[in-house]
Amino acid sequence: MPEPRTVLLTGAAGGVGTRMRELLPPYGYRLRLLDQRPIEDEPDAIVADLSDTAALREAVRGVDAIIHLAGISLEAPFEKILRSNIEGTYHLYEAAREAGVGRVVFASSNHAVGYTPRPADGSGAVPVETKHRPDTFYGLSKTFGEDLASLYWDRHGIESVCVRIGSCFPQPRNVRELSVWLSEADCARLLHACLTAPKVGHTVVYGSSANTRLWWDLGSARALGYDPQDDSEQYAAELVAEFGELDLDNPEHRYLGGRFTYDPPIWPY
Ligand code: NAI
Ligand code: 15L
Repeated sequence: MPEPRTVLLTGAAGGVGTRMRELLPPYGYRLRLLDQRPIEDEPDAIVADLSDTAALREAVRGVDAIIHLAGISLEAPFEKILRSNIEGTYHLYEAAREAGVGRVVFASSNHAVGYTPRPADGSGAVPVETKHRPDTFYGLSKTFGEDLASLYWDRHGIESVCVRIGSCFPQPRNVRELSVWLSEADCARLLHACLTAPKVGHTVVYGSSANTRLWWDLGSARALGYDPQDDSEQYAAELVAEFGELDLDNPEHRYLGGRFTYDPPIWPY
């Protein structure tokens, strides 16, 4: 596949999308933006809901690849998750199929496997093949997205990389995030690798930086050419002083999904 130049970025108004709008163009991408919310200073951005199949067909026309970030990013009632994340992702893959788009990078989440016990010290990293153990309806929608990507590869030859993002924020906010943090710069590096790796078929990767306290295996991401440059350890002393070390008796630290396994943050809209 030639290096993609024009890439549809869904969810472009969101936290990750906003940073990727700044960080991806220097890699050589021309981004077409889509979100249900308008974006300040981006008059050409497509303002559309993922249920608007006509708008999606128009949005994917002529693009080389899609980065699919749009969707509810926290827990919500099942009906809302169904509409935005499950049906919405299906509509986007259908539009991609009709337009012959060759590759999709799907923002999955650690919450697809959120009930996986986090590795105790010395027990090794969680493999990407670990079974789906969603911790919320939100996490369930990400398992659906991963399997939808698998179906569209096997049946229609559309390649996908499903990125189980850990916590992509400017810096880790608690001791759990020391293990799962994805710096914004590494996020751009990873997305670039997902877009340019010669053959990906249906690939699942974890999305995090090269954290000293990493809980999972970055092997499948590195195999795409991802070479993370950041490590959350620089924030460790301050966070451990504030919150204490990881503690398996603390429910927030027992499973990969942290708080989502017992008191998930709720989507506010
Ligand atoms: P966000 O909530 O800041 O952004 C999501 C964007 O999607 C919003 O701008 C929203 O308007 C848009 N959106 C939601 N439903 C839509 C619909 N039906 N039609 C069109 N647009 C819609 O989320 P964030 O943090 O930027 O995450 C981006 C993606 O990465 C999400 O899919 C999220 O689930 C995933 N992810 C993010 C992580 C993180 O640490 N930020 C961790 C794991 C996964
Ligand atoms: C996610 O999937 C959420 O979208 C994000 O807001 C964070 O909560 C992240 O997981 C996390 O696990 O920290």
